[in-house]
Parts: sequence; structure tokens; C-alpha cells
Amino acid sequence: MGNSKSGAVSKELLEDLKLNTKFSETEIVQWYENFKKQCPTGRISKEEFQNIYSKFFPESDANTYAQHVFRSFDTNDDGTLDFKEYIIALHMTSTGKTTSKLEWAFSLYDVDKNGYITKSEVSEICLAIFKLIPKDEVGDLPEDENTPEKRTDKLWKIFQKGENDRVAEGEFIQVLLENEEALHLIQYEPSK
Ligand SMILES: [Ca+2]
Ligand SMILES: [Ca+2]
Repeated sequence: MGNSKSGAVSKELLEDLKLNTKFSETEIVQWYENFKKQCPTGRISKEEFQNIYSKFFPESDANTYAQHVFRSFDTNDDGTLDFKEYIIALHMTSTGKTTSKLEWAFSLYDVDKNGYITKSEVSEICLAIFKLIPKDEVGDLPEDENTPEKRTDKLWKIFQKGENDRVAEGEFIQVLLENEEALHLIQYEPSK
């Protein structure tokens, strides 16, 4: 018999994804077919990911932010996104419950993946976010968050941390669950 349908998603992976996301079998199979069509090698490189991502932000420079998003999705650190990483990412960022989204946000901000967020990591992501915001929208931002530095300071103050302190994942999630403003500051929501 063998594995004649090598193009199909394996049973183990399907079970795994059904368990770890709220997607149905039909959805996963459908996404897998699309994924294989767009990406016959079964893996998305960082460059391909940046290209795809940039299409959503034609008026700004999404490259730096896309690199960070890619890093946060590439959970096994091999420099490519496979189908599992892609689906889990999709689940966490679009349809996941708030906590899963915040877990993802934590991994986005934890640039060196050491389990803690420092102020310089917040500053790095804020810089990337600012490149993502179209120029005409930057002018509409409140005075105390209209530069990457101000935004970083404002966020860091909400976490009640000193310059050289760091934030652990549990703390990060708890603060964001309790603070609407922090939730707004950690991300860029396109206004249109
Ligand atoms: Ca990977
Ligand atoms: Ca870190």
C-alpha cells in the first residue's frame, strides 16, 4: 500500500493540529492543499514570508516587522516555516483565544527567545511597528506615543519596570489582560 498520497497531510499531523487548534479536519485539509499549491516545497522561507507580508502593507515598510513575525512563528528555529508552524500561527493570531494571542505577542517581543522581555526588546519591536504605520497615520497618534521611544517608555511604565528589569511571560499576559491601553500599544491595528 505505502503512502501513495504523499501530497496529503499526514494522519499524525492532522490529529496534532486538531488537538492544538480549534480548526476542523476539513479546514486543515483545505489549508494544506492551498499551502502546497502556493508553496510546493512545503516550506516558506523568510524572504517569501516578507514578500507575502509586505503585500498587506503597500504604503509602508513591513520588512522589519515581518522578520520579527517570522521569527515568532518559526518555533523550531530552522529558518523556514512548515505547515504546522503556519497553521499554529494562523490559529494564534487570527482565531485564537486572547491568551493564545498574548502568548504569541510575548514570543514576538522576546526577540532573543530567552523567556524574558527587556526594554530594549520592546524598543526593537516598537521601531518595527513604526515602520509599519503609514506616514499619514503617524500624525494622528497621541502625543505621548507618536515615536518608537515614547511608545516604548509608555509601555514600560505600564509594566512598572525599571530600565534594566525584565518581564516574564505570565506577567506580560496578566498586564495585557488587565490593561486595555497596553494591549493597544503592543500592536498596530490598521485604521482602514
Ligand atoms: Ca521552522
Ligand atoms: Ca528576551
